[in-house]
Parts: sequence; C-alpha cells; structure tokens
Amino acid sequence: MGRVLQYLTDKIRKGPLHMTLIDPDKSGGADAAKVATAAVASGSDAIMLGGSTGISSVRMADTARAVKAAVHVPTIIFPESPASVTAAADAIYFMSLLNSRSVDRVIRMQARSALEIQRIGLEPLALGYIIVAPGMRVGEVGEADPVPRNNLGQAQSYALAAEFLGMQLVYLEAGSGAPSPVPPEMVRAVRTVLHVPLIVGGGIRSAEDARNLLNSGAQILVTGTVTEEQGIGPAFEGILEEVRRARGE
Ligand code: 1GP
Repeated sequence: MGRVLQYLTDKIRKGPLHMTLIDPDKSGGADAAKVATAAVASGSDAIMLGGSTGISSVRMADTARAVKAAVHVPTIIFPESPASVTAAADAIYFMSLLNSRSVDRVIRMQARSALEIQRIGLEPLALGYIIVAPGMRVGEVGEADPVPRNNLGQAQSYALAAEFLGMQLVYLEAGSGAPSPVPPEMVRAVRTVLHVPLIVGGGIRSAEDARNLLNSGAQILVTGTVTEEQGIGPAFEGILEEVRRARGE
C-alpha cells in the first residue's frame, strides 16, 4: 500500500477526516501555502489541489511545491486533466468520472497520464468519482449525467461498481459551490453497501452540513468554497469541530 493510502486508512480507522481543496488558479504558490498552513493548524487532514478549469502544469507544480513545504499532511492532486500531473505532490487521485457520457473522462485521460505517473513515482489513489445533482461546473465540464438527488439506488450502484472494479476510494460530488451538499440519506444509503472509504464534497458550508453528513456515514469531508469565500473563519472551524466530535475528540 502506498504511503498516502496507508495514512488515510490508518486515520479513518479512528474516525472521519477533513480535506481542504485549494484551486491553484485562484490561490497559487505562497497564497495556497498560507491557506494550507492555517487549514492544517485547524485540524484539516490533507490538502487537495485542483479546480475544474485548465490549471497549467507549471502552476500546479509551483503550488504543490509550496504547499508540501508548508504542511506535514499529504498534498493530493485532484486532477482536471493530464496537465495536472506533477511530481511535486505526494499523491494523485487516479479518478474515473463514472457517470460521465465521455469515454475521455471515464478512462482515456487516465490512460494518457498513467505512464508519466509511474515514471515520476507519484502515488495513484484509485478513486470512483460520482457526480450527484446539481453537479455544477464539474458536472458540465465532465459531461456527467448527475445522479438525481432522490435516486439512492443509482448512487449505491455506481459506488458498489467502483468497489467491485477495485477502486480504493469513492467520492460523491455535488459540485463545488452547490447550493446544498449531497443528501445525507444518499450518503447513508451508499455507506450501507460500501466497504471502501467514502468521500463527500460539494456545497458543505456549515457545521450543520458537516454534522448531517458525518452522522450519515461520510468518512472524508471535502470543502473548498468555504475557505475561498471566508478564509479560515468560524464556518471552517465549525466544520472541523464536527469532524473532531465525530472522532470522539
Ligand atoms: C469540489 O467537493 C469539492 O470538488 C468542494 O466543494 O467548493 O463546494 O466546498 P465546495
């Protein structure tokens, strides 16, 4: 098992985690390092770098280097395209957008980056990425047929298909800036059938959002917009407090 997957697996055994998503296009280099430092000081367990629109490889590399130098937790690339690959990070979500209509998003882009990832020794984390309505920008760019918010069976089916295909993680994504997160009842339904860790993101803005998702079995919460809009403020701290509470700390 790779080092980052081992870190996540060990931590998840003790309770849920939080990851902070930083978009290198909005906050790159030293700015990203500043956000990451403050997020980790508040208890965030990993930094994800990504965005849904064309991040250049130079910007991704500069940002990954700055973040990795600033924090001791893993820096994970959340790729938008093969251009997101850089040896400066600790790992990359090697992710298939399972409910995309585009074969590129399901497997071809991954094939284009696989040899490079092996060559530079970046740890791939096999991840099944499932877009839930509304899906926002990533749903459009990813040409997804988002899982309808009331179709719990469809979410379960995609998640279990990911597990059966050998994926190490499953991510339910409502889309960055979604008006509300993935419905807690969908998270609960997926958790009842899934054995690999379940990541939930998109539209998590408050302690209450976090609590509802954690109570439903989310194992990793991802937030991005809340720090982009408010910095490391009371909303972010409230979310982290819920994660700690769910861990029994
Ligand atoms: C997006 O799930 C992440 O890919 C985070 O979403 O920006 O809404 O927190 P937010």
